Amino acid sequence: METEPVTYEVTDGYAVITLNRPDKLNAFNEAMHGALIQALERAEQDAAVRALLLTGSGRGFCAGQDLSDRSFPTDGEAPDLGATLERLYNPLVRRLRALPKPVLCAVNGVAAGAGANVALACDIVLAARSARFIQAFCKIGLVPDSGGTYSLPRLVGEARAKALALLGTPVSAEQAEAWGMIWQVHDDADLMPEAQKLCAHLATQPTRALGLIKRAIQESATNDMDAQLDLERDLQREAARSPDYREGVAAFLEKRPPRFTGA
Ligand code: T3D
Repeated sequence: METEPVTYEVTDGYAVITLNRPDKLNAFNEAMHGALIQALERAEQDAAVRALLLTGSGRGFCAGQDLSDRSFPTDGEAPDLGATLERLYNPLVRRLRALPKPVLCAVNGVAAGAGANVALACDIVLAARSARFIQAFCKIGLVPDSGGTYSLPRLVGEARAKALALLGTPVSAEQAEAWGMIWQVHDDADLMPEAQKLCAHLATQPTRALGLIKRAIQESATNDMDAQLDLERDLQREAARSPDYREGVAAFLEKRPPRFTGA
């Protein structure tokens, strides 16, 4: 029986999406791309899912593109990798960013190439102490993709981003946390329990507001202060129309914990 390239499970109000090609360190092939996009769509559409947890099976998170699908004769025509970015990687990163629910990534092991940048496209990134982030592209004559040239300089600054991309030097999980590239590092055994705890918490929170917060922070990367103030005005207006806002204020005034429904 063929194993599913991605597994999907809903528990405690959140979806766990696991990249599942452990023998290849969960490298991306077409099947895994297709299954991952499907899983993200499913989680987005299911109102009972109020947060997502992306992780990998086995000892790695994701080693980027499956290079065994990329061998071509030295005198053969080069593959059109612009087309694969357009068709597979770019829609994936766009979907993660546009998803109106929080996406937590638990980087359980090495994250290389597109694997590293897909992790960085998630909203909250936790990593196991043994994990490494590698901008492996330069080692095979490619350019960082999956949003890496956007997210890395913003997360760690241009000097570090350039050195990481030009040298392909692995970044330890601890270094990634110290640089602000990720949220937290945890001992390997604690990673999943911590990730599950955070997702279970997120799944009880005002989901619509969390989606708007995510959008506001993302859009700030390209807005000036005036545009951002306008955006905050519009999103606040929208948030205030949600039943969860009413519930939040009522709970505060009644000195009781809020019961958010995600509406
Ligand atoms: O092509 C396009 O469509 C454009 C998009 C490109 C996006 C990209 O991601 S390009 C970058 C591709 N990724 C890489 O270049 C990383 C290649 N992998 C590595 O450098 C290393 O495997 C790691 C640093 C990630 C981990 O090293 P290590 O020593 O922990 O493990 P390993 O022994 O190298 O790998 C374990 C197995 O996974 C091994 O298979 P084997 O020998 O046990 O049968 C290895 O071949 C396989 N594997 C790892 N990465 C890939 C892979 N197989 C296919 N593709 C991979 N990317």
